[in-house]
Amino acid sequence: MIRLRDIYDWTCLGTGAGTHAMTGKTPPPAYQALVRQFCQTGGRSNDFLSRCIAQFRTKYALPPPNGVLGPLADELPGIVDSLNTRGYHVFSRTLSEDLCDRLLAMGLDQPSLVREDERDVSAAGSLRVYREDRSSPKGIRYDFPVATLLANPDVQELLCDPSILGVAQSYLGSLPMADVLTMWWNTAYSDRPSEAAAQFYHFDMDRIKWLKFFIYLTDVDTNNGPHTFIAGSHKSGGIPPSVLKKGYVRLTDEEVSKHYSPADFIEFTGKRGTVLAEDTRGLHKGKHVTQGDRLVLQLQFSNSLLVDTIPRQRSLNFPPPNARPLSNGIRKYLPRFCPGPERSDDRQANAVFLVGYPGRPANPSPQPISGFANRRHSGSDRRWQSPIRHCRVCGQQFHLEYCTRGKPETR
Ligand SMILES: O=C(O)CCC(=O)C(=O)O
Repeated sequence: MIRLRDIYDWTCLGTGAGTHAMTGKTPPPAYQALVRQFCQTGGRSNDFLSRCIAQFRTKYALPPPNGVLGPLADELPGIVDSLNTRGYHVFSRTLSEDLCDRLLAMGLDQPSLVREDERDVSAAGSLRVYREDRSSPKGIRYDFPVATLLANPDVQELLCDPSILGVAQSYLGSLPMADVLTMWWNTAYSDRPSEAAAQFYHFDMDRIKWLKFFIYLTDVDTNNGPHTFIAGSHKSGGIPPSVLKKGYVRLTDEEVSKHYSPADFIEFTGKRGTVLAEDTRGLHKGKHVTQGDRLVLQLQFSNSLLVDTIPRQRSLNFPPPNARPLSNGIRKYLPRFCPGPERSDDRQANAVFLVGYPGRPANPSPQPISGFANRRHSGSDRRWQSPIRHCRVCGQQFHLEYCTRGKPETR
C-alpha cells in the first residue's frame, strides 16, 4: 500500500536529485527520505535507485583488473558473487611489506586528530603525532586529515589501482566514484566500546550504493579491534524490519544476536596488508580494542554523490567526468590526486571536496600561479582555497580545492 509518507519521500528524493544535479548539494529532506525509505523497504528503494543510476552512469572502459590485489580478471565474477551473497570479500593477496611500511610510517608520523568520544577527552579535536602517543593514547581514535592522505603517492596509486577500481565497478554496476578516503588508528584508550569509534553494530546509509575497502596496516587479531560484519545483512531484507524500525541507530551485540546465527558473525582478523571489500549497508562495527592498536586505511567507491550534504562527507569525484573512456590507462588521471598541501597550516584543511584536473569545468584552463586563489565555493560561506599544483609523478598541472575554515572534520 502506498502511503502519503512514501509519496512525500519519493518527491523529496526526486527534487533532491534535481537540486544535486544543478548545485552539487542535496537538501537534507532528500537524505532523510533515503534513510526512511531504506528502513521502510528493507533496502529495495536503494536497489531501485541503483538500477536507475546504472542506466546513465555507465561503466568506464577500465584497463584489465591487474594491480595490488593481483591479476583479478578470472576471479572477478567470483568476487562479485561473494559480495552479492555475503556482502564481503577478503582478497587472497595482501599489500607488499614495503607498501605497508610506508603507509605505517605515514600513520605514525603525520599528525592525526584525536576523535571526540562520549567522555570528556581533553585532547579531542587536537592534531597529534601518534608515534608520540602510541604507548599512552590520548583518545579512542585518531583520524587523518584527508589532505594528508591525498598528498601521499602510495594512496594516490591505490585510488587509481586497476584491481581495486575493477572490483568497485563490477560490484556497483556503474562507474565508481571515490568519495571517501580515510585512515585512522583505533586504540585501547577506553575500557568499553565507543559509539564515536563505530564499535556498535550499525549500517551505513550515506549514499545509494557503495563499496568500502578496508586495508589493515597493522596485524589485527581478536584483541586489537578486528572489523566485524553480519554476513548477508547487506541484502534487501537482510536486516529484520524490527531492527530497521529503530532507524539509523547503533545496536548492541545482544540485540543483533537475536536475529542472526553465530555463523553469520564474521570477525576479520589478518596480518597487515590484508584487504577486504565490504558493502557496509550491512550490519558491521569495529570490535572494541582491548590490547594494542589498529591502523586502517579505507577507500570507498560509490555509484552517486547524491546525499553529500552530510557535513563529514568528502567527495573526490573520481574519475573526472570528462575522462571517459580511460583509453590511455588509468595512470593518466593520477594528477587528480597529486600532490597535497605543503604549508603546515594546510593540515587544518577540514575537507577536500573536489580534486581537480586540468580542464575541469569550474576552471576550464587553469593558469600556472603561485600561492593561493581564495574564492567562494558554490555559495558556501566557507573559504575555499584553490591552489594550482604540479603532479610529482607526471609533472602535469592540476587543481586542488579544500576548505580552510572551521574545525577539521573527522569521519
Ligand atoms: O572500525 C571499523 O572497523 C568500523 C568502521 C565503520 O563502521 C565504517 O567504516 O563504516
